Amino acid sequence: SSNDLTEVVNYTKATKAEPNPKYFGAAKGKNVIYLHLESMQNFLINYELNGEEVTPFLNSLAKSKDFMYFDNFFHQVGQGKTSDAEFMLENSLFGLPQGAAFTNQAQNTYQAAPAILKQEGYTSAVFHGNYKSFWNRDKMYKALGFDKFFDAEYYDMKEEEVASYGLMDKPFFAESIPNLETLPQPFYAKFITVSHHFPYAINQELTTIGKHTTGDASVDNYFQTARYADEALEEFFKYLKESGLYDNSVIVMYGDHYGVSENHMRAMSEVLGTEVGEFENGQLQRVPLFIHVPGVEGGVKHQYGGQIDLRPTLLHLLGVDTSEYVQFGTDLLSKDHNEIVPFRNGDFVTPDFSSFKGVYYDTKTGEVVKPTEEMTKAKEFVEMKLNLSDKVVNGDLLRFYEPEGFVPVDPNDYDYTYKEE
Ligand code: GP9
Ligand code: MN
Repeated sequence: SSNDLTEVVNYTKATKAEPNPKYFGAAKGKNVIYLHLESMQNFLINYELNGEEVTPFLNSLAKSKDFMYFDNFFHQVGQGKTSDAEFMLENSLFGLPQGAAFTNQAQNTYQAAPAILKQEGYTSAVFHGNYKSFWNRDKMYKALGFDKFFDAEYYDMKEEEVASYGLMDKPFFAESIPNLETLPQPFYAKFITVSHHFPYAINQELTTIGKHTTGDASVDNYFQTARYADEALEEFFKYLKESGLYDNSVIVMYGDHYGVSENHMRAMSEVLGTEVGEFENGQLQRVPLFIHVPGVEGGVKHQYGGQIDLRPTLLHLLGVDTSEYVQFGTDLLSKDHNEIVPFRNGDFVTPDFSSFKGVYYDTKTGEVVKPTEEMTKAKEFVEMKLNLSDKVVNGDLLRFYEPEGFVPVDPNDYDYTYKEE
C-alpha cells in the first residue's frame, strides 16, 4: 500500500549516505562499462596454483593505481543468482528470499539505473551470449529501461565456441565490439560473461593452466575457466585502450556470486590450506570489485560492502544526486557508508563481527563470540533492511512513487527483436 511506501521512503531517506565531495561527479558524462564476472570469487585474486597465478590480469589491476580494488566486497544474491546480482546493481533493491525477482516481478515499476541515466543523456545496453529469455531478461530489461539488448541472436553461436550457458568469453567480447560501436556516447553498457560457470567444463585445448588436484571435479576445473575468463578480459582491455574508451569510461567489474558452493568445503580446505567451516565459508562470499575512473587515483580499498551498494556508488561518481531514489545500499566511497553487509539469507558481516546461521564470530579471528547488544542491533538492522526491500518488490511499491525529475519507464517502448542489418 502507499502507507508501506511512506515507511520505505522515510527509512531510505533516514539511512542515506552523503556523497563524498572528493568523488562526487568525478566521472561526470563518462561512459559506463560494467563487466559482470561470472562466478568469480575474491580468493582467486593473487591465489597461486602450483606457484602460478590463476588470474594474472586481474591481479595486475588489483595492484594498479588505475583501479580501485575492493577486497572486502560481498555478493548478496539468493536463488536468483546472476539475475539477483543484476537486480541489485540496477535497482539497489535486494533479490527475493525465494525465487528470482527477474522471473516473478518483471511486471513491476522500477526506477533503475538505465532509466535514471537516460535523464542524463545516456544510452543503455546489455551484451550477453545467451538467449534473451534466460532469467526472463527480455521482460525485466524493458522494465528497467534498457534501450538495447544484444543477446545470443547477435552472436555467432558456433557449437565449438558455446559452453553450457552461452558463448565463450573470448568470442563474446570480440563479437560484442561492432555492436558496442553503434552506441551513441555516453553509454551505460553491461557485459555479462558466462564461460566461467559451474561445472567449469572447458575444451582442454583452450586451457593455459592445469586443474587443481583436490579430487572434487568442479573445484578442480574452476581454476581453468577462471584463467580463461582472465585472458578474455585482458583481450577486451586491449581493445578498450586502443579505441580510447578506456580514457573516457568508468569501468566496473564485479564477481556475481560464489562459484564453489558450501557443498565443497572439504575441497576448499585443501585449496586454501586451512580448515573451511561455517565462518570461513562466510568469508569466502567475497567477490572482487574493481572500479576504474579516468583521472582518479585507485588503490586497494578495505571498506566492507556488497552489491546493493554499487548503484549509489556509481551514480555519485557520475554526479547524479540519489537522494530522491529508493535504494537500500550506500555509496562505498562515502564517509557515511554503512559497513554492515546483509546476505540474502539474513547472515551478515561487518569489519568487526559476523553472523552465520545464528552463530556470531569475531570477523578478524574467526572465534565464536557471545552476541553483544551491538551485534543483536546489527541483526535487527539487517532484518529490517531485507524486509523493507521485500515489501517494495513484492508489493510493487515503486508504482506509487514519483521521484522528482524522473520520467517513468513504459516497457512497451522497448523492442529487442533481432533485425538483420
Ligand atoms: C546465463 C547466465 C547464468 O544466461 O547469466 O546465470 P546463473 O546460472 O549464474 O544464475
Ligand atoms: Mn552467475
